[in-house]
Amino acid sequence: MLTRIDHIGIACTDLDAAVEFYRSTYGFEVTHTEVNEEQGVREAMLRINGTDDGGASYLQLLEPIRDDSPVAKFLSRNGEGVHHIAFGTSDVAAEAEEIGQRGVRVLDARPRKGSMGSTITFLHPKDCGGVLTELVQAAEAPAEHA
Ligand code: MC0
Repeated sequence: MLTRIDHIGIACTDLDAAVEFYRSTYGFEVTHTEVNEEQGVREAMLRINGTDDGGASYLQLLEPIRDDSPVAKFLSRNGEGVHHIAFGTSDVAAEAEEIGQRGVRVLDARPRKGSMGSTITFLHPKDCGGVLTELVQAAEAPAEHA
């Protein structure tokens, strides 16, 4: 079951400038930063609210660290903006399997490492109404909503 909007991923060319925009405009603060070498990004997570499954929703600001990364490709084509939406689940592998059986292409043969120790997989945007979609299982997976 998908139980929350885990995060919205936003592609940016200058992470520090984007962080400052969200801080000075909305008062959102960075709760976590990391580099994900495999995905080719430097990222900042801004926690927005808790969710009733025991998890939380974030904005995720993404700056590419390599020219051949998906975010660099997206930026060169579209400029800055919303890159993907991510839904939270307590079991990413089972969820991906179930969604794959409905005819949606799952982009990772097995789930990969995401932000803050999470486990993630992506669904092809062409099978999701033009929206690159990610499934996220938090490091400490919240219980499924009863
Ligand atoms: C590409 N397309 C998108 C898109 N990226 N549509 C909506 N949103 C996006 N973000 C569209 C293109 O415009 C194109 O459409 C078609 O998909 C193929 O794109 P392409 O770039 O030419 O093709 P590929 O196959 O090289 O790459 C697209 C694909 C790739 C989505 C498969 O970017 C991918 O595997 N993404 C998943 C990984 C990722 O994005 N990682 C970065 C975030 P047309 O109409 O021109 O054919 S990492 C992250 O977020 C982690 C750290 C986390 O959350 O914890």
